[in-house]
Amino acid sequence: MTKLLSILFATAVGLTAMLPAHATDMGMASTAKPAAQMAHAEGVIKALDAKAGTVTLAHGPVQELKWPAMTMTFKLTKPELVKGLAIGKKVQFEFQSQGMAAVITAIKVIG
Ligand SMILES: [Cu+2]
Repeated sequence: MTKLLSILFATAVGLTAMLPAHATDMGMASTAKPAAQMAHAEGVIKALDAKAGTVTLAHGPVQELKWPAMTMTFKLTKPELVKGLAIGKKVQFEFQSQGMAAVITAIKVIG
């Protein structure tokens, strides 16, 4: 009985030790990129970086992605999209997201 218990214990320890490696495998598998998803939102420009081609927006909820309202930085697909944008302007924009990485494909000032 004691021997059986120690075998069970060793097996349990072995399985536990294997879990992190398994989890890493799962992580690797999920880096196979999911298809980019299009979404639309409105927001207020909080920061602009024309050189980096990024815009930080305090955006409202994004229904397509079930995102809550938040402030985050988006990359612009084309640097020229930055034209006409300024801090404090209200904008309507279209973007693609892969996880939390979002790229704006179209943006226009609405207020
Ligand atoms: Cu966001």
